[in-house]
Amino acid sequence: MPFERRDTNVPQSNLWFTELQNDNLSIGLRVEKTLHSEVTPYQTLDVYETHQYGRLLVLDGCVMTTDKDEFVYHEMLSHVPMHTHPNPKNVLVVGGGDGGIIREVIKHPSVERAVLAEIDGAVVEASKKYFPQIAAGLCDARVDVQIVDGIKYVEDHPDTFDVILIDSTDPIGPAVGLFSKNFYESVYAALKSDGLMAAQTESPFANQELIRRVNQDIGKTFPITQLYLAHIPTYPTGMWSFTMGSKVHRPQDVTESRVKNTRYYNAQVHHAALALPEFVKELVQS
Ligand code: AG3
Repeated sequence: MPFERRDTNVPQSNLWFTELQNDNLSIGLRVEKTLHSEVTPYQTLDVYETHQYGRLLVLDGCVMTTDKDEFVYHEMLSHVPMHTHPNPKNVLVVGGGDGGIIREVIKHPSVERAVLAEIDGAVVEASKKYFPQIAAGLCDARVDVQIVDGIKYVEDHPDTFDVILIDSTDPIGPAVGLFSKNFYESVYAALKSDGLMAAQTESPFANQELIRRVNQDIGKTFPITQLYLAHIPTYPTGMWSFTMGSKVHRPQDVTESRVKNTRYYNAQVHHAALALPEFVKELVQS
């Protein structure tokens, strides 16, 4: 979509959503309208209509997703690990209350059951109301939506899942525990003997220490660890990382895509995403 220059004759609203990414950096989207604002028991939740990216979901002041670029994140956090497993039947999504990851997971015909373990029911409700295309999969018969603490859910389900996907917010507030070594160990235990996991692991430009630590922790827990990348325009710095931990299967061994209706993912992108720039390689070498 072309990014049009502003026509100075058209009156513009001067309302902007700004995510302060750190003390020196922010991303701003001009807001057409505020659609929803609430304080849930876990976080603040806002939905805006923006000019550039359509609807925008914000938790605790951070961009979660927008109508126009959500496909990149949701396809890449799901299809890279889902294709790495030869036959994923039971899948768990931790977090991800908007339903975008679930929507992608159930595109895989092998999937018999997909559980969403989301701590904040308000995210699920807001997504159903304001992001119906993202939430669409939540009503599928194979999907089991649980409003629970994902950490506890994982601990309570040993040896159950083929794939576990961690669609968390940033490692502050309710999501801190989802970036801990203890959690990766319980994810390992909740996976079957050839299971694998993937988590969103922030920006290699902005969160280097986190990426280093997470890769070490997943590396100590799983025999195979792989960081991979995608371009997400509305996330801090636009360059985003995901980290996979696998017991047996290697992401390098994927030969073809099993899903046809994607807008970002394909087998070439799968392999390209595994190729790391030198400064990112340096973060994952322990
Ligand atoms: N999960 C949040 C990714 C982190 C974005 N961070 C930020 N904007 N500071 C997105 C949920 C989408 N299902």
